[in-house]
Amino acid sequence: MQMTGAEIFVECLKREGVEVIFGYPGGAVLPIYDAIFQQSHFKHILVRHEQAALHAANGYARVSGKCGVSLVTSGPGATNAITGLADSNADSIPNVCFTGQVPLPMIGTDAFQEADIIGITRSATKHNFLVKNVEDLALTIRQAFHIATTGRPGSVVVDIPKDLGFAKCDFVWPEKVNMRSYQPRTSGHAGQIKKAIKAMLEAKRPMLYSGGGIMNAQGSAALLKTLAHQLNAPVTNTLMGLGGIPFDDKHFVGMLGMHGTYEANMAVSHCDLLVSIGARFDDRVTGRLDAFAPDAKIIHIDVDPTSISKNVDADLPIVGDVGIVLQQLLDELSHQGGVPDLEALKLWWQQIDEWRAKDSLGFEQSEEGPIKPQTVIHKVHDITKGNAIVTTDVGQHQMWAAQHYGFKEPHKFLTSGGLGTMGYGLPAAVGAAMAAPNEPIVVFTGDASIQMCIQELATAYQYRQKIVVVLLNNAYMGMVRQWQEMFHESRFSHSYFDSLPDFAKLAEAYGGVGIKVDTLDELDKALEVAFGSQESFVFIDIAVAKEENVFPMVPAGAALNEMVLA
Ligand SMILES: Cc1ncc(C[n+]2csc(CCOP(=O)(O)OP(=O)(O)O)c2C)c(N)n1
Repeated sequence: MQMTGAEIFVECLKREGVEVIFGYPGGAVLPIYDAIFQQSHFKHILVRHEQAALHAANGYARVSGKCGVSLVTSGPGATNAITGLADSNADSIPNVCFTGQVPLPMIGTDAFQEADIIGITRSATKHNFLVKNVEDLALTIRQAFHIATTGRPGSVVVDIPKDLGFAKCDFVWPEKVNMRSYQPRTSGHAGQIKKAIKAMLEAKRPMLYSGGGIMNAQGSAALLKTLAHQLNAPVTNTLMGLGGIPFDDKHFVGMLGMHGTYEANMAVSHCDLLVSIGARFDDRVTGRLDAFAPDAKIIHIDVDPTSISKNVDADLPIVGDVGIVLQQLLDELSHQGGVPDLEALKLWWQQIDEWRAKDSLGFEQSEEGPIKPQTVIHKVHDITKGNAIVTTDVGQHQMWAAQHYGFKEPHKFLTSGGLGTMGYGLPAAVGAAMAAPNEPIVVFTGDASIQMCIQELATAYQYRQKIVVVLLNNAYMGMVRQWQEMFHESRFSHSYFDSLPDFAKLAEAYGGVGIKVDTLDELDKALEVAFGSQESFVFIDIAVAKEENVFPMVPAGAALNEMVLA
């Protein structure tokens, strides 16, 4: 049956099981928008900026476990999407972005709204395609979803010239995708699995270190917990891995890295076996590389072979899907029937408990105020019973959310880990609300970050999404101020805002509820209103202690055991 390229686009998305796409129209994608108007298979969410479309698709993907999808126009539409593409790619989130392109005969003529999206996005995506023939469109879309969602997930661009939207051909749906050059490995090598279990049983001071890979492989969080319990081994998570094991599990020692807990960083510094599970030894995690886990044998499990031994040499590499490899490890453990070295582990846990006793995340809140940002996060945890989907922007508030919210499950903490993108939080919440409209959704943000994508309040209002925005307002770019204080002798160069909008009024202008908070009493009332509200969104602008710093902290370039406690 003959179809236009635009109709093929709709048919392919339907067959891929797409339920929602985030987008913004323009000349080059008008044929596709026309086809979207005439269909009812998937919803289109109209955002207010293309960057937000990509972040929303990312948030949707992380909560739903499906692929994020967005559609933007050529030229500025596509260049606006670059940050979101790079963000998803850095955090291994499956995200397919369709970009319009000028008509084929005009490519290379400096046509109106022409940009070389293939060239520009090459290093910001896992892969990209320029479709040159309408006959190739269905197969390309199929390949794009396949590449985005398998192996180490990432972002994929499909650039579609405008004339292909009108061109016609027979529709052929490729049932299978087979790309000879792209064959991600899923299960770990049996010999390596055996060796890994042997090493785990022999270890005197083992440590499991898990990252975002636990989120991507469905069901793997439960396997991680089982493995930790069977080995009686401590577990630490990266920022991306938070929720991979419940925060109150006794085997969990907190996040590691620059703002990780004292016990996690000391344990990594003193372990004799470090098992990395779907994590990539980011510099924010390792600190000074030559002092990282100096006594440890390193087992590195990752679906992406190019990540292994990239930053830290692995003694035992295992390439495979984290969920499948964890199951293989558990099977091998029960097959070998071995027990870990209980005597050694007892001493190891005693040592860890000593480090824990430092209470490195402790803080003091005086009754008169000012409100400490950590207090706000604890209160939000309590009122949401730790069950909210939490998104953040980037800065101090992000680290406090990671340290203090207490995540019980995977897929609840949405933050920009790899790229560190301010402006991520609100649009990611818009995407999350599409995936989980009945769950509480909270954005922790800062006065600088929120201004980067604040226009998405309009999107939240248009779709009547129940989102609570919690602004920890210190009038500073707090994290920048903290670094200036610590490493630039308090020369606060351009990190203070002399002018901020009245955020509560702004929120009202966008259609939601805006509340200003200065005291602890007001905070309690505001949270009650916000979480009891049926209104679209509630925006709470909270004046917090202006010069509070995030501790503990490993200064950049220092070793993990050189952390500053307060
Ligand atoms: C798009 C972007 N620009 C700049 C930065 C650098 N940066 C990191 S944190 C930060 C300050 C964030 O301030 P705010 O949002 O107010 O949060 P706070 O640290 O005060 O909690 C800046 C500018 C960034 N991460 N992303």
